[in-house]
This record gives sequence, structure tokens and C-alpha cells, in this order.
Amino acid sequence: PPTQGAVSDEAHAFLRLLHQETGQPGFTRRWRNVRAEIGATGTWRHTSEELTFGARVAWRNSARCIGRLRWQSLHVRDRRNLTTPQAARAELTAHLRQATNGGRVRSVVTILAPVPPDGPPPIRIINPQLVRYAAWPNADDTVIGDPANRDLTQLALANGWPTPPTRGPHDILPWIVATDDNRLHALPVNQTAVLEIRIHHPHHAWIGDLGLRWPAVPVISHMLLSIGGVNYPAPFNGFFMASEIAARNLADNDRYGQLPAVVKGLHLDSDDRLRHDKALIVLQEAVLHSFETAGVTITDHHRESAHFARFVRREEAARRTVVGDWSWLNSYPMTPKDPSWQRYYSTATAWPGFRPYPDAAA
Ligand code: NRG
Repeated sequence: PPTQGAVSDEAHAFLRLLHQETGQPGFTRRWRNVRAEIGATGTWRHTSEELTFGARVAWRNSARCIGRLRWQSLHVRDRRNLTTPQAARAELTAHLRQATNGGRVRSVVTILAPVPPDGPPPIRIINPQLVRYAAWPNADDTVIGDPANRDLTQLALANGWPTPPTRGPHDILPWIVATDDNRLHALPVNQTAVLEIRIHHPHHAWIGDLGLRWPAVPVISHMLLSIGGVNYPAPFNGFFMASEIAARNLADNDRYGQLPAVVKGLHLDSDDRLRHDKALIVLQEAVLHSFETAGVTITDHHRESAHFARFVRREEAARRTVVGDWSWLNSYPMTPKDPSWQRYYSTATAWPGFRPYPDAAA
């Protein structure tokens, strides 16, 4: 756990930042109170205004995120009073509904009770994302479902998740929630809150026959939101960039591994050395087309790269340093025409921010 001195330093830096950026008066008085509170309890409680500002700046400081132009639009749900798995299930369901918003996806964070100075938080989510598909290994080492979630599937089964009657490629895993008595609870997901998109292609009907689908909204659920020395479990979402789904989740050999099927469907020759590149483009088209015809927010990497460049210009105009991880901001198939490809960013860590849960499994 962080020392009282460290909490104090971070609290001071955060309050300074907030009062400087927002122009709100009263820094000295607020700091005096917060310092006393940290002295007495080892931690402090944010006002809801501090919480909202801190969560938005944490997004602004997310070095791996290309979508930061919209950081000020983050909807912040203050659920710090939440202590039971049942209440967590209800709030995570509400988060999914509010974020999905019938397809016009909104960026949302749900802030749960903080990690206290002397132990685990009342509620913490083990799943890396709220909507993940189970992995069912076959005897021959192949997997039905998403191989990335082998361990999570085992954990769900070990904690009382009833095996679905038929095991398919898209069985939504329950939420696994840890309580501060070190117990795990597998909470079934309310399917009516989960929107999924079937993947098809405007010119290649056979793509639809591959039976692919993906959840509409990516909700990252295993990171801590760190504001002024206080750490919160805080599931958050933005919306998908098509390449996340098309070039990784559906394509990677150790995920759904669909490139061979697409190469085959396109009748590409095995001596065409760009056959996988061509297949990837067709998968990108399919993902964009499927989300768009379903009326669900999606973006592409060229558009996001241009938006990111606009974010960088705004930040630099405000005399703030932009942190950024080139290898995460740029992805196949970006081109040198995309502005985020053309430069590097500060690799420092900036706070408030999101961080991995200290002892989380990969
Ligand atoms: N690539 C991962 C999700 C990572 C986060 N992506 C977002 N985040 N778009 C995947 O499952 O494809 N977000 O907050 O919108």
C-alpha cells in the first residue's frame, strides 16, 4: 500500500492541477482539509466534482488510447457506495445499457468503492472485459470460442458457473467478482444488456456464413483508476476501432484465427504472398459494414489517427505534454499517411491515470 506521504504528495499534485485547469478558487482551504483527512485516515474522499475531473483526465493521460480527443465527454457514474456482488451486478448491467445506448455508444466509467489503505476493496472485477466469450478446449488442442479466455473460463467453472447446455463459440462468460473476504462470485450476465453484432460483408455473402460476431462495446474492467493517491476499481468503455476486431480478435492465430478461412473464401492463391493482407482488408470492410448497418458506433484507424492528431494539437496549445505509446497508437494496417504514424510522444506516466490492478493475472 502507498505510504501516507505518497498519498499526500499525489493528493496535493491532483488538487493543484484541478484548481489550475478549472480556475476554481479555494485550493488552499481544500488542501488543508484533505491533508488533515489523510493524516487521520490514511486516505481521502473526493468530491463528485473532483471525481469527474480526475476520471476525465485519467482518460486524457491514457498513453495507449488513440480516442482521447473526446476525453471531456466521459460520463462518470459515481458508485463508491457499492459493496455487494448483487449490487455490482445491477450496476454493471446498467453501465452496459447506458454505454450501448441503443447503438449510439457513449463513453462511460463506473467508479466503485476505492481500495482502502489496509486491504482489498469491497468489490473488484476479475474479468479483463465485461463481455468475453468462453474457451472450450477440444481434445486435439483446438478451441471452440475465444482461446484468450481459457483461464477465465476455468475460473468461472470453478466458482459455480453452470456449464451452458451446448458449448458454442460465443458463450458469454459470467462476471467474476472478488469481495474483500477474498471470495470469488460468478455472476451471470444479463444477456438483454449485451448487444452483439453479426459480421457479414456487402459483397461476399459467404463471410456471413462463417458465423462470426462480436460485442458492440468494449468495457475494460480490470484496471484501477488512480486519482490523487486514491485507487478505484472502475470499469470504463469507449467504442471499437474496426481493426481491434478485424485485425486482432478475429484474425490472430491464438484468437479466432479466421484468416485461412477468408483466404479460402476469396480463392486467393497460396503463392500470392499478399493473400493475408487482402483477407485482412476484407475482414475490416466486413466489421465496419456490419456495425454501420446495425446502427452501432464504430470507427476506423485513419479517422482515429486524424482525431488523435487534433487532440495532440489541442493539448500542446494548452501547454500540456502528450504521453503516448507508439506501438499501441499505431496498428496494422495504418499507413504513413496517418498522422499518428509520423511522430513519437512522451513515454512518461501521467496522473490521474488508469493502471493495472497490482496483482492481476495477465
Ligand atoms: N483491443 C481490445 C480492447 C482494448 C480497448 N479498446 C477500446 N477501448 N476501444 C479488444 O477487445 O478488442 N475503449 O475504451 O473504447
